[in-house]
Amino acid sequence: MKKWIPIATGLAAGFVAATIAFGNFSSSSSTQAANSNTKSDAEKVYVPYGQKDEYYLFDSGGHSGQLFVYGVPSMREIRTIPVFSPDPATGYGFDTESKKMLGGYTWGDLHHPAISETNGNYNGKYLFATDVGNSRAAVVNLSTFTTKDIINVPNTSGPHCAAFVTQNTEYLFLPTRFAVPLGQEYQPLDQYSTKYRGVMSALTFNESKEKLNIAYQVALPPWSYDLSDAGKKSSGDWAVLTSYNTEEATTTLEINASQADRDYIVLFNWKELAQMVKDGKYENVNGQKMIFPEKQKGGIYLVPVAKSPHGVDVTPDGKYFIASGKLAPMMTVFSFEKAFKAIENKDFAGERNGIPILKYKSVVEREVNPENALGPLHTQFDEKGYAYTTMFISSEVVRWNYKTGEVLDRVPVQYAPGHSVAAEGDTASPQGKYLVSLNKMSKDNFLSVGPSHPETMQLIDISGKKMHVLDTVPVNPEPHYAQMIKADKIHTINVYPKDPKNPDAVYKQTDTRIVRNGNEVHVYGTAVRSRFTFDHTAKRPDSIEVNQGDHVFIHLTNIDFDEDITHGFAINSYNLNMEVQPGQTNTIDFIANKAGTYPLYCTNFCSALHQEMTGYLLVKPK
Ligand code: CUK
Ligand code: CUA
Repeated sequence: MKKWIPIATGLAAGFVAATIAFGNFSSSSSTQAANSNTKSDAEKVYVPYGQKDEYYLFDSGGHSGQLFVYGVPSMREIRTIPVFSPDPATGYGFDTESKKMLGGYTWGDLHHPAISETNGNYNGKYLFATDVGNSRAAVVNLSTFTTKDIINVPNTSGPHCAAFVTQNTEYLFLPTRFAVPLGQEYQPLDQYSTKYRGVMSALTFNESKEKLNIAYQVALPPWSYDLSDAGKKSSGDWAVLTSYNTEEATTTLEINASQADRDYIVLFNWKELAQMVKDGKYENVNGQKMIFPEKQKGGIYLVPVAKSPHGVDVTPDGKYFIASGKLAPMMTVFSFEKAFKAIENKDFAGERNGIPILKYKSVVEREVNPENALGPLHTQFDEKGYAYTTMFISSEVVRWNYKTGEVLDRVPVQYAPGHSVAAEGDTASPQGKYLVSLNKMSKDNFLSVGPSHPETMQLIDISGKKMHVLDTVPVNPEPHYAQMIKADKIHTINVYPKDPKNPDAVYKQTDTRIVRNGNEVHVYGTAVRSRFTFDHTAKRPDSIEVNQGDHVFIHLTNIDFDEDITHGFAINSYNLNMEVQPGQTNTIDFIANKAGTYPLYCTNFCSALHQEMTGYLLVKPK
């Protein structure tokens, strides 16, 4: 493999570009201009100070449990959004609300972010994600870039794929990676085929309440389910997911899970399943409505696919779904129309666990075998009708025409790409232009930081005839998948609006107070440049005195209604820290079990008097 050398000469060129572009603030078309062929790679990725990137990349943080937000093409990280793990930088997981949302978990494994959609296109409002590590689902509000709800998903273990909302965000589907007995009760592994299940969950989102809800579940056979995608347009009522370990092996010792020549794509009609639930065709399992396909027939079909498939992706026109077998180096294009016809004619090849199997031949459109390409995983799309498939083993991205099967171009990436993501590349209207390859390894691309090296993202220009790697950046573990959205679809708020109905909020210093109720102490305080006020009538309004053993609630409102004036609130030696953004009210609660004197202070540098923004928590011994 030829090593691609990261813009060694580009750095100098970037400097020149910086100098030139500085006088050029008014040029709104600079990004477009930067894509012209006369520019160097450095100029193509350079976004001058004060200008915004054209796209934003919401990148999964894998087992960090977080999301990373990058600008494209600059590839600058502009934000970390904590989702499934606590984050001291923002106090996420420390304040009362987010601590409750995390439910005691201190990590998560976020693989697949999915932006909410309208008519098959990103609407920029919300982002959904699942936690493979601890079986949860979350929703992030993109007007504040904050996590709003997390739910535990019972009866399932390792919901892998939420890259998967239906075209108007009616449902979010969570197929599971690990099969477990229902309710995760104890069952010997010898009972795997009879007692274990790979449960898929259908979630709905209530936008006005910002709450996730489990609508129903499906007890699929005890296989592992993987990447999934929802249909579009004519296939809009349908969705597909891949399965592996259809051998139902219970040990990887002999690689039992990859013996069969074929695994299956699960093809299902989510409207039909929803109707079945409406008609009472389900059983109650641990409080969830569970469809058992062997008893409640209909709506679900199996399509044979090259073995150990990883990804399955629906084309932007909604006509085809493309699956790639990790161990059979081939992309297979299947036709929805053919599948619908086979279902109509009941042209089945048999069944597994009561689910009809369609004949491979009657659904396949074509097989595509790029020469020496190994380990095809995931596919993205552009506006020209081209598909882009990552090759994990041969470390490249292959561009091909899914309507003709013609392989058009290949570009090496360093190294071992999992997913790639193109600009709105999984929607009904992909934009082309950029593709980011999310690589598992960097090897010698950066300074060695010891035996374990960073993962990387590589920005690829896909606007021209030849794909071209523009930039390589190191990234925190672990980029699985991402969503790349046009910047102008993101509409954030500047400050939190006043909420007169919030009983915890205090908008005037003269309303600050400390209320004692038995051994519960409620502090209603304000933060403003640059002091805390907890009780304006007290001799020292910026200190709090409680008794050892009190349950203390500190409700703090940031009354700086000014963009970017964020205050922090930390209590020394009490392991407590939260953030109040402009206009926001936030609560932290704790048992004051340690007597003593504890300074409290603002953790966000908010003004020239930030260092002075302090006070004391005095805990009187019993
Ligand atoms: S998985 Cu990681 S490379 Cu979780 Cu989408 Cu395929
Ligand atoms: Cu408020 Cu620093």
